[in-house]
Parts: sequence; C-alpha cells; structure tokens
Amino acid sequence: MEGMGDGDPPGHHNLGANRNRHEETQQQTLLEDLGLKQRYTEKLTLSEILQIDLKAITDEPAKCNSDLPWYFLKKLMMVNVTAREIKSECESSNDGATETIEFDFSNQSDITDSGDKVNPLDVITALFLCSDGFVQQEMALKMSMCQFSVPLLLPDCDTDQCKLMLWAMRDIVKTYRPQSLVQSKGFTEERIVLSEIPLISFVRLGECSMSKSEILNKLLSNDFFVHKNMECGDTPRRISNGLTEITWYLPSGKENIDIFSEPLAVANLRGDIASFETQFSFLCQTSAAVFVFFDNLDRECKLLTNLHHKAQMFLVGNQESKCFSMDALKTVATKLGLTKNIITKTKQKNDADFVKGLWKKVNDVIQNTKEKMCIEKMADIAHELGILVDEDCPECQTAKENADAITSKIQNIPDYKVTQLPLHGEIWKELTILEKEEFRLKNLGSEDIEIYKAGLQEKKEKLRKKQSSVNISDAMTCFISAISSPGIERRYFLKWMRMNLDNLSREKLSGLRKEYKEKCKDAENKEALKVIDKELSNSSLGIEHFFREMGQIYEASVSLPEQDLSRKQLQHLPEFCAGLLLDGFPLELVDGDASNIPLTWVSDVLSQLNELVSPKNKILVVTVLGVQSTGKSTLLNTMFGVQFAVSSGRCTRGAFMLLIRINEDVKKDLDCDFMVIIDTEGLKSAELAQLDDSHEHDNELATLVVGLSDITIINIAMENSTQMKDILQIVVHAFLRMKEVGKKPKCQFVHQNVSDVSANENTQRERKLLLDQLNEMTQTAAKMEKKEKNKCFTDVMEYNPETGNWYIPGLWNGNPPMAPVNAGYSEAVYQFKKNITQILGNCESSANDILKFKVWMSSLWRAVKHENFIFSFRNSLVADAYMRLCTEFNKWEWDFKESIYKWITYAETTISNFGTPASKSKIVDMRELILSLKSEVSTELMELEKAHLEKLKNYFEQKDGHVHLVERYKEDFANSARSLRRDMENSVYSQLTAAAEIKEGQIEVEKIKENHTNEIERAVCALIDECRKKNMKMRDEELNQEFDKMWKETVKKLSFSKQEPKNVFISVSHYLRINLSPKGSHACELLNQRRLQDCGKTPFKYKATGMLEKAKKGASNWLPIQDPTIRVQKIADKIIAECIQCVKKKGKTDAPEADAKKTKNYSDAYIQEILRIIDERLQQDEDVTIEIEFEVSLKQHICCIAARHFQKMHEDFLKENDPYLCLNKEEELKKLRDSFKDLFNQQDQSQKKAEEFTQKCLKPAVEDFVYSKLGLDIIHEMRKQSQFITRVCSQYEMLLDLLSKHKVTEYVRYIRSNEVYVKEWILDQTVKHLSKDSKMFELVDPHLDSSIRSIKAAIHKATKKTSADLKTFINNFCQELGDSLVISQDALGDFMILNKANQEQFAHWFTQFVNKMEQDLKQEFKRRDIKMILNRDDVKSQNELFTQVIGCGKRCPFCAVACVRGGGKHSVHEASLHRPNGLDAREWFHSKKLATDICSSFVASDNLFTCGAVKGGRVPYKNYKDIFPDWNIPPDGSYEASDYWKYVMATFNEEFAKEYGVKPADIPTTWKNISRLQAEQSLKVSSNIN
Ligand SMILES: Nc1nc2c(ncn2[C@@H]2O[C@H](COP(=O)(O)OP(=O)(O)OP(=O)(O)O)[C@@H](O)[C@H]2O)c(=O)[nH]1
Ligand SMILES: [Mg+2]
Ligand SMILES: [Zn+2]
Ligand SMILES: [Zn+2]
Repeated sequence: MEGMGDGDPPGHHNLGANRNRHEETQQQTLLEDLGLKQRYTEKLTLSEILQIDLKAITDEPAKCNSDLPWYFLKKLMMVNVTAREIKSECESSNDGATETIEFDFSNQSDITDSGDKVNPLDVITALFLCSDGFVQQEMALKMSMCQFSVPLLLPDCDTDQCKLMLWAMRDIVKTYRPQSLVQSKGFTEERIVLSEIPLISFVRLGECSMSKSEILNKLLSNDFFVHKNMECGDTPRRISNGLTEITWYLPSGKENIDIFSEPLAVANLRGDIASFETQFSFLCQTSAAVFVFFDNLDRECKLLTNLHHKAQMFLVGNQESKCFSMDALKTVATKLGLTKNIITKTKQKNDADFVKGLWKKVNDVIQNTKEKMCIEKMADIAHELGILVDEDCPECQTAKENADAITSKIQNIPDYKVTQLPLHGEIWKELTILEKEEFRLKNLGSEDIEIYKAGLQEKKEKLRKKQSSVNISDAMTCFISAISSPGIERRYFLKWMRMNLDNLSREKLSGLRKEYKEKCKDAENKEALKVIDKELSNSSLGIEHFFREMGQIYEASVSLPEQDLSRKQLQHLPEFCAGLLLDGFPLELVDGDASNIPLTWVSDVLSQLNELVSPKNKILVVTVLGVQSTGKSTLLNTMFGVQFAVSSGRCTRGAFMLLIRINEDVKKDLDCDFMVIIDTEGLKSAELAQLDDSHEHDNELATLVVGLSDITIINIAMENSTQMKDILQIVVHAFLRMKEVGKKPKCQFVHQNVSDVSANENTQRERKLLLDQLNEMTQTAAKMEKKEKNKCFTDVMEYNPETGNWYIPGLWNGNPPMAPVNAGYSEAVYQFKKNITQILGNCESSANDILKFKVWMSSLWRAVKHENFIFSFRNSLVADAYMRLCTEFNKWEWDFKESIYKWITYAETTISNFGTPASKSKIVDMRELILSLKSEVSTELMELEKAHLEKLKNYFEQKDGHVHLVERYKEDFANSARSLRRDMENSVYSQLTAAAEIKEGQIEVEKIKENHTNEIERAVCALIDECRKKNMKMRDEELNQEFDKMWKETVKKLSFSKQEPKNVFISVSHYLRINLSPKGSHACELLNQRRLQDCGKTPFKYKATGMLEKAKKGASNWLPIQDPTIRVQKIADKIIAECIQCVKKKGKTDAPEADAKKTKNYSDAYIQEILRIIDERLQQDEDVTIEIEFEVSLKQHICCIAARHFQKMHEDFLKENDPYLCLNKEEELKKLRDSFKDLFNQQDQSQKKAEEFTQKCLKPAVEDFVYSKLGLDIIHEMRKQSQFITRVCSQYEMLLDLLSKHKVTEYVRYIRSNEVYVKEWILDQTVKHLSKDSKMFELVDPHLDSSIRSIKAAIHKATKKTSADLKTFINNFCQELGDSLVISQDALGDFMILNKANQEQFAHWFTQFVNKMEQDLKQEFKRRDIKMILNRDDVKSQNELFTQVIGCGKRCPFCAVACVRGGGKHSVHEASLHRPNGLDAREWFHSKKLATDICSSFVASDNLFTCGAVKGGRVPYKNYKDIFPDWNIPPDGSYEASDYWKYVMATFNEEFAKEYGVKPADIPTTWKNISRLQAEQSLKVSSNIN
C-alpha cells in the first residue's frame, strides 16, 4: 500500500487542486449513483427521513448504491454504531477477491474499477450536501452519539467551496468532568459548539504511508474516524477529499479510564493539504496544534513555511517509507524553528510506542496551551478565509434575531414566567382545581349542589375573564409573530428558541436534575426531593411553556363573545400549531405541572390538523409508560429517530404527542397515514408519590395514556424492579378501566439494561414471575374497582408472556461520555420497532382517525376528571357505536316481529275459515288444528331466533363500526333476542287459543242457525207450492199475509235451546289465584278476605302501611322527597288506566265501520294478558317497594273491573247470536219476505243477490283483509322516520317538540303521565305523517288491489267450473278464493236462504258489483279518519311503536326520566339527560320548595338520599348502585349537562310549583342565563345527534 495516504484511495492525485469540469461531474455522477442527484437542489427534510416506510421495518439488505444513503440513515437514526458499514449486495461478489487484491500490487489499478463500492465518507458527504439544516443537525447529533466524527468543514466539489458546519453541530450537547471538577464531583454540561476547548488538528502533506485516521483512533481509543481498514474504507473517495471532520475527547473524571484529563477537540482533514490550502489555513488559525503527517518532505515546502499562525506545528514522518528523507525534515524543521516538535515512526517503534509518543505531545499541548476556541467563534475566521458558514442563510439569521430578541430579555426564570407568561401559571392551576372540583364535589358541604356548581362556574368565568383582560405580553407577541413566519424560518426559530432556552436553564437545571436523581435513590431525602422537584418546575423554561401560554391565550379568547376582535385575531393559532405537528414538532397534551389538558386548545389543534391532512387522517397511537428516568424518551427517540427531551433526572413533564408519517409502501400493512407517538412523564414510585400527592396525577396520566393508545409500551428498567411493582399497579388499574369501557389495549413490556448474555436464561423465570405479579395485581385492582370477574392479567389485556416481553441491553457501550451507543441496544430496539409495527398492522384501532382521537381524548379526560372512572365514562364514540347497534338491532327485531305478525294473520284466517269451503287444511278437529299451528309457530320462532342471533353474531364480527367498543353489550342483546322469542311465543299461543275459542263458539251458533234456516226454507218452499197450486194471481199484501202466517207457525215449531251465559268471574278468580300463588300463603289469605265481585266498585285508594310512613317521617329537611303515598297511588292509577284501556279494546271498537263486525266473545286468554301487564308494570318503578297488600288489592281491583266488562261482553255476544232473536230481526224478516215474493213471481234474483253478496259478505272481508295488512305497513313506514329509528331519537324529537310548544302543561303531562303522553305523541306523529300527500291511501291501495284481483280471479275460475246451482257456485268461488279472505259464514248463511238466483246471471252481476265495490271502497278509505283507523285493534301499529319508544319502561329512580337503552331487555338501565328532581314534583320536605338537584350531579356527591327502597334509612348518593344495581347514572360534572332541563325548570319554575301545589325552587342564578338555543344544543349533544 505504499504511496497511499490514510484511507486515501489510490489515484487520489487525480483529484488535485486544479479541479476541472471533468471532476465536477464526478460529484454529480456519484450523487446520481447514490440516487441523490435531485436532492442536491431539493434537500431532504426531516419528516421525509423519519417517515415509516418499507425499508424502516424490513431487513432487506441494500441492493444497489442508491440504497446506501437510506440504509445509512435508517441505522444512523436509530443510533446504530454499525451504520457506517455500508455496502450494497452487488459488491459481495468481490468480497472473496479483496484479500488477494490487497497483496497483489500489479492489480492495484483494478481496485479502482472493481465493482462500484462507495466510500462511507462519500456517502456521508453526499448526504450532508443533499440535506436541509435540520436533517444535517439530526445526522450530526446521532453521529456524535455513535461517537463518529462529524463534518466540520464540508467540501462541495461542484462549487469548489467548503462550508463550516456550525449549525449542524449546534444540537450536540456533551457532559464531562474536567480535572477541576473531579474533587467536587461536579460536571460540565455544554453545547459543544460553545465549549472553549483546544482543537488539535491532524493533516497530511503529500502522500503518507501511515493511516492518519487509524492512528488517531488508536490515540483516542475510539472508532471516531473511517479509515482504510474499515469496510469500504479503502474505496476511492470521490467527493469527500477536503472534508474536515471533528470529534471530541471528553474526560469522565476517572483517572484510570481517561486518556486525557482535559477535554479536547480533534480535527482530521481528508486529503492533501497541498490541495486544500483554505482548509489548512483555517485549521492553523483555529487549532492549538497542527500535526502534519508526511512521507516525503519538500525542502522548500512553502506551504508550511509561509504560514503565519498561532497553532503549534508538529511534523510527523515515517522513516520506514522509502521516500522519507531525514535531511529534508531537518531543513524544514530548522526553518520553522521546530526542533522538539518532530515525531517519526521508525522500525524499532511499533504502533503502540508511536502512538504513545504522539499522546505525549498532544497531552503537552493541551496541558499548556492557551489557544482555546469554541466552534461558534471559528465562524469569523471562516468568513475571513472565504469559507461559507451554514448559518449564514437569511432564514436562519432572521430566526436567530427573533429568538434572541425574546431570550436575551430573560434574567431570572421564575420572575420571567410570572411577568411574560402569566396565563398558564397560577390562573391555569386554579382553573384546573375548579374544573376537577366541578366533577368531584369534594368541598360541597351542605350547600345545594346546583347552586354550588353554578358558583364554581362563575369562578371559572371570572378566571377566564382575568386571563383575557391581561394584555398579551411582549414575549408572547414576538413568539406568536415568529411562529407565523413561513415554513423554514419558523423551524429555525423554534430550534433557536429551544437551544437558547436550553442554554439558559441548563446550568441550573442540570445541577438540580443530578441532585434529584441522586436523592431519588435514597428514601430518606423525601422532603429535599419535594423541594427540588418544585424548584425544577419553577426554573425550567422550555419552548413548551411558550406553547402552554399560547394555549391559554387561545382558550381565554374562545371564552370571549364570538364577535370579539381579539378572539378573531387569535383564531388562527391552532392552525399554526397543527402545521408544527406536521413538521414533526411535539404537541403538549397534558400539562404536567397543572396536571390538566387544555381541552379546547388541544381539540382545536387536532381539528385543524385534520383539516390539513384530510382525507389522509388515519392514525395509530403508540405510547410509553414507566418509572421516571428509565429511558422512555430515549427509547422512543431511538425507535423513531425523534427528539423527545432526554436528560438525566426528572425531565419529561406531562405528555407530548408527535406525528410520524407513514409512507405509501407500508400503508397496506398498517392501514394508517400517521403514527402518533406519545411520550409521558415518568411515574413515581409509591414512596415518592405519597410526598406530593402525585399518585393522583400519575393515575390520571396512566389512565389517559392507556386509553388513548393502540399499543402501550411498559418500560421497565431492571435496576428499578421494586419501583416497577408500584407502577404496574397503576398500569393495571388503567387497563382494567379501559376494559370496562370496551377497550382491550395491547401492551408490550420492555425490560431495559438487561445484559446480553444472561438475557435468555433468566428471562424465562422472570417472565413467569412478572405474569404472576400481574395476575395478582389484576385481582387486587379488580377487587378495588368492584370488577371481580377479572381474574388474571390477560382478562384485561392482550398480553402474551412469550411475545409480549422485550429485553434490551444497556444504552451505553462503556462509560459515558466517551461511550458510544451500544450496538446491541440499537439492534434490540430495532427488532422491537419491527414487532410493534407488525402488531399495529394487525390491530383494530379504537380511534382510527384524528377526529375520533380527539373525541376519545375529550371523553377520556372528562372521565378521568371524575375519580370514579368507570361509572363516569361516557364516550361519544361508544355512544355512537351503541346507537348504530341499536338501530340495527331494532331492524332485526322488527323483521322478527313482522314475520310473526304475518304468521298470526295467516293463522287467524286459517282458524276463521276452519270448516268452510275456503279452508285448505285437511284437519277436521279444531284442537288438532291449534296444536299443529302451535308446533308450526314454534319451529318458525326457533328459526327466527336463530337467524336473529346469527345477525347479531355477524354484526360483532365485522371490522368497522367500532363494534369492539360495544362488545360488552353483546350478551344483553343476545338475551334480549332470546326473551323476544319467549314473549312472542306466549303471546302467539294465547292469541291462537283466543281465536280458536271464539271460532268454536261461532261454529256452535252457526250450526243452530243453519238448522233453523233449513226449516224455514222448507216451509217457504212449501208455501210457494201451495200458493202456486191455487194457481191464482196473488197481490203483494196477500203474499205478505201468507208469509207472516207461515212464519209464525214455523217459528213456533222450532226449538230454541237458549245458551246459558257462563260466569266470567269464576274463571277470572281462578286465574288471579294462579297468578298470586307463587307469592305465598299470605297473598292467598288476602285474596280470600274479599270476594272478587265486591271489588272495584269504588276508585282504588292506596293506604300506606307502616313502613312507608316511617320513610316519610325519616326524611328531614335536606332530603328532597316525594310523598311515597302519592307516589304509589300514581303508579296504581297508571296501571289501572292501562288495563282498562286494554280490556276495552277487546270489545267492540267505537269506529263506525267496525259496525260490520260482530261482538267478540270472551276468552280466558284475555284475563291472563291483563295479569301479565300488571306484573310487568309493577316491576318498573324501582324506588318503590311493592308491598304484597298493595299488589293483591290492586290486582283484585283491576280483575273485578275486567271481569265485569268481560261478563257483559260475553252476554252481549250470546244475545247478539241468539237464534230466536236473530230470526226475528225485522230486517232479516223483510229480506226473506222479499225473496219469497220474488220466488213466487219467478223474478230473477241474480242482480239483487249479487249486490247483497258483495255488500254483506265480500266487502267486510276485503276491509278486514286490508286492515290486517295495513298495521304492518304503517309500522314499516313510521319506523323509517327519523323520530322512530331508535329510542334516543324518539326521546330527542319529543323533547324538541316540547321545547317548541313551550307550555308548562305539556311538560307536566310529559313528565307525570309519560305513557299517555308518549301514546298520544306517537298517534299524533303517525297521523301527521300519514295525512301528508295521502300517504295512508298509498299504503291501502296495493292491498285493496290485490284482494280485488284475487276476487276477480276466483270469479273467473268459478264460472268456468260447471256448478249445479248457485250454492255450488259460491262454494267454488270461496274455494278458489282460499285463505286470502275471511268470508263470514254467518253472513253467507243469511245470504243463501231462499237463494235461487240464476248463477250465470249472478256471475255477470257479481263482477259488476265487485267493480263498484272497489270504487266505493277506494272512496271510503280516502275519506276515513286516520285516527280511527289507527285505533283499530287489528291495526296494531300504535302498540308496536309504543313498545319501541317506551322500551323497557324503567325510569330513573331519582328524576323519573325514562331509560333510553335499546335492545329490548337489558340488564343495566341508562338515561342520557337527567333532570332537576323538582320537575317530577320532588320537593324539600320541610320548606315545600321544589328541588333543583340533578341526579347526575348528585351521584358524584356524598349527600344522602332516601326512598321507599331504602326502607326508611339513608344512603349516600355515591352508593346508589347498592340500592339500584341495575341503574347506571354517570356523574356528569360538566356545566352544560342537562342544560335542557335547567332551562325548562328556570323558565317554568313558578308554573310547575303551581301545578304541583308547592313553592317554587330557588333557581341557581346561572340557570337563568341559559338560552333556548343552548338548551337545544345540550339536548343534541346528550342524544348524540350531530
Ligand atoms: N445507563 C443507561 N442510561 C440510560 C439508558 N437509557 C437511557 N439512559 C439515560 O438515562 C437518562 C434518562 O433518560 P430519559 O430517556 O430522559 O428517561 P425518561 O424515562 O424519559 O425520563 P422521564 O421522562 O423524566 O421520566 C438519559 O440521560 C439517558 O441517556 C440505559 O439503558 N442505560
Ligand atoms: Mg422522558
Ligand atoms: Zn335521574
Ligand atoms: Zn332500560
């Protein structure tokens, strides 16, 4: 290798001083080769190199040279010390050859051509040339962490100029301990460009056979410099000659380790100084000493002799070289007057000796020199020499001026914060306390809750006013204006600010942090720690404080009226901040000092961010949690190449978020556009936490962070394993809570500082231990949170002990400050990163876009502000998902019901047609028919249930719609589906039984009638014969006389067995007894005390028994109560009203067209239904204990009324169907008489008969048919309307409606007779909707058409069949018509009497009359009153809609607001908008004033309540669950909650009081300020309607 410089490529002389055009393209070719040509003009940016792309998460080796820069960057950003070992795959073929080439001189020239390896220095130079200032800074920083040398002077072959890389190095901060501080154990922490330390430069003159860089590495015992024996180090350098690198040697203060006891900087110029005179002069003027390496020294050597410089010169020659000349050396040395400063390498000296000699000289220099210069000052020298300085660009300079203008004014940090950043200090902390108190009500005392809360609100407003009254300080004005500057300048500004502020507080802080860390180790120093912590927080001033202030300025401005000028001026702040986030700047989420999130500010920033990136706004969130100072920030920085604040001692405060772009090539794997990374403040150990109550803070933070994240990294440093236990407890709680709100987060444990070797052996045991501990903690936590069903850690977390643990070796390889980052650390972190991205790729995010993230965060934080996290968690995403589920479920439920309803219509038709020609069934026995129908419907129900459950299952399997958030409701819904099936089965069975009983009664009646008809017909025929025999014309009167005579005689002959009515009371008593028998003997006893017949004669009056009286007395002045007697009476009244309505419906309706129908008979199924209704209703009001006395007497009362009604119904039925009476009806008689006359006169009856048949038989049948179909259609139609989609929607519309009516009477009706109100409302809504655009007729028409069509078809077919007489014709017709219509057999019988019409004629007329009927019906239906139609029993639409709207029918035990949970039966009830209790006539017991308290505030307090269910005792509201376990009343501390009802109460206070006969409430003053619009808004928000 003779003739080669250190790492100098052979042929380097080609790159001499006289650059020509040919060589300029050399740089371009190389850049092109490296794929960077474009980037020479469009520089690489940070967000570009930090984005996550395929290369970042896969292990593909570099395939070609254009991969090399990325390969290097990827490793460098993860501070991997192997980053410089770069080569692309295609070179590997040369690998084997290299060795031979090393020794084969003749092949020397081939090396140049061999492959196209690239020298690492070229790659580094190229990257620096093609990067912007921020990337350069980042590279320099990471390089120095790896203990690589960094560029000091960067050559640019194209411009032939070099640049001082001052800015690039600005971010490097080093900590060391010089000799002077060894005693005090102090240390120096400095920004290295500002450090005044001697620079020692090493340069080469001509060619040199020694590798300068290698010797330097040996001298400093560190691999600072790339040299020829490194991978690719021997590849010719193409653009990096002239590159001057710098590195630092810094002592640790330990004599045995330190090579030099004072710090020094070492510069290394690549290339021959003859070619790089500028660089050489620069070094001579800035260095304390310059060591010139050479083989061959020219005696004249003007280069050395002409210099005027301060630096000491040292000549380093190699005597072993052939061209070495001692003479020349002597000459030059004498000329320079350097007799001592000569070092030569001889054969006798080995490398070690030589290096030792070198060390002595260097050590001498640094011990004695006064030439110390910081790099910042070198800029002046550079300018003199025409060297560019990277900081000279105008953006950087302006930014610097702006930053200096702010920071130069800072004298004393605490004072400065008070005067210049006043908003986020004490005021913000006070606000925080108020906000939390609003939720927690800790200091409520005996004050009225709502008045207390209004007071807090006023205080808050006052503080906000105070904030906005302060003029924006000079500093903030400057800051905001600088933030508004264009992109690059803004970034420079922020960087300058950060560095300036760091410089200012470093001195103070680093001392404090060190002290803090020391004291942390010792539990004794708690008090001192507290002081230090406080001081740390006071004296730290970072850029985050400016942003915090900005946030507060913004929040204060938002509280101003919308039109306010200063509000408008500040509106754009969130947008700036969103822009910064995109630049990779972190946003402070949680202010760790105040322990609060400025929600308005953060939300608005996130909204703006969403605007900026939409539609690419999908995110995944990674967070980290762990004990303080365990390298969390370092871990994230290493993983993602970012720059969270890192330092020894307490550093991160609160939580910061940062965005990382996801490159297109991995989007398909990760399905997101950004990764959000959240760094958090370290949790304190329990011991430390006790001291300053930060336990609460830690808990809040952990809960929030776990809640936000898709993956939580739990960072555990091995030396902190005891502290670990404390924080795991916090973390487990956080996870448990998340699970309760429907989120099962993923977690990964990272164990730090694990030495590589022991890792595998020990970890097996450790993993097991960890899991045991976690399980134990889960159980404890579950017990504390009353969620005992969580038995082990994996119940709350997705955690696999085998894959969920990562072992990462220590960060430093050796002793800082000279230790590079451990390659093992970087590698392990990289593996971890790959794993994390993989998991993220498979996971379903809970808040997968920025807006949802925002919503999640707000809800989480609201919940966290309550101490009782789970109960207070109300998340609108969850609500949204729940709503969607309900909507779907309603649909399925309706499908289910609809099928059954259709089936019932079919079954009823079948039963009605039983035994008639229309019947399709072969079964002849009614009981058999019912059995077969029952079994048919059971199968049907079973299948429907299966389908229903299947739909539910599929719903939960789908990917979108956030179904996992509502996973915990799944069982509720499944149960509901099952109970729906059971309920339907019961109801269908009883309907079938009722229908059968009625039909049987009819058959009996008809049979009797048929006998009579036959008799009469025979008699009439005989009479006609007789008259004909007389063969004379008879006049009408005579005929009439004859007929009447015959009639009397015939009727006399007929036997009328009169049907005896049965005693309905007996069977009602029977069923009542069965119903009450499970309640025990006392119930029976009570039942026997009174005869059923004697009950129900006077209005039901409830008499309170002892227990309730006691409750009444027990209530004292501070308990708002409702008189329990009145309460129970109200319940009774409600149930009675409902039952009577139901009973009445069983009889004839009032509708006029219903006259055509006959009275129904009583069926036992009816009383069973009534009893079922009573039982259901009795269970609805939970605050009332239902005593058995009450229950029995209520049931008796209702049953008696029902029995009386049914008895009458039964008797009416018998009377109406009494054969004798039927026969003697005048109308019937006239008809018969007319027929007789017609027959006698041989007149054709066909037209008359056809009309009669159409009118009497067909028309009612068609009407019934239409009605039976109409109900379902109406429900279908209505369910599509917004107010009937879910129960929440119905409630919302109803309340909105009330608001617009604005009448207290309406409100009273709504509140006090909710069911009635709801029914009327539904009717009203339906009528309104169906009246629009003759909607009703649109529903009717198709059914009318279809029945007419089938009638016509039947006529057609019947005509074709030859039938002997009309009877057969009609029978044929009925048969053809089949089951679609029910033709009353009774009417048919009447019709057939004396019917001798000509069937052909009949068919002709029949068709005509059917046409007429069609027209008539159409007209009639159009005219018909919609309300009447809806009230029909066979149009079940109202009931169905009612069931849906009223739902479970449960009401809040405190304010009686209706439960709005969907999905039929559910285990826990919930209402969204609780109201002041006074609205339901609750009053203060003694003052008789209406109560203003709202349950959702109450349940957060320690106040007591009493009610029937408490049995005279008193229970704190907080424990309401003990009394009402199936109610969930989330405490809502927010002031806007229930604004709707507050508004109503405030508006109608007096009127309500008058209605209820009590005194008006004391309305909290702020309630009166609520506007109608706000009321509406609150309604919207709580109903989750956007
Ligand atoms: N010896 C050693 N030091 C480490 C390791 N990881 C980080 N450090 C150093 O520990 C100090 C604290 O690191 P940070 O990353 O700020 O720790 P943190 O957990 O974010 O600290 P807080 O945010 O204050 O809780 C820094 O000086 C790191 O260089 C490690 O594995 N071994
Ligand atoms: Mg940190
Ligand atoms: Zn309530
Ligand atoms: Zn409910």
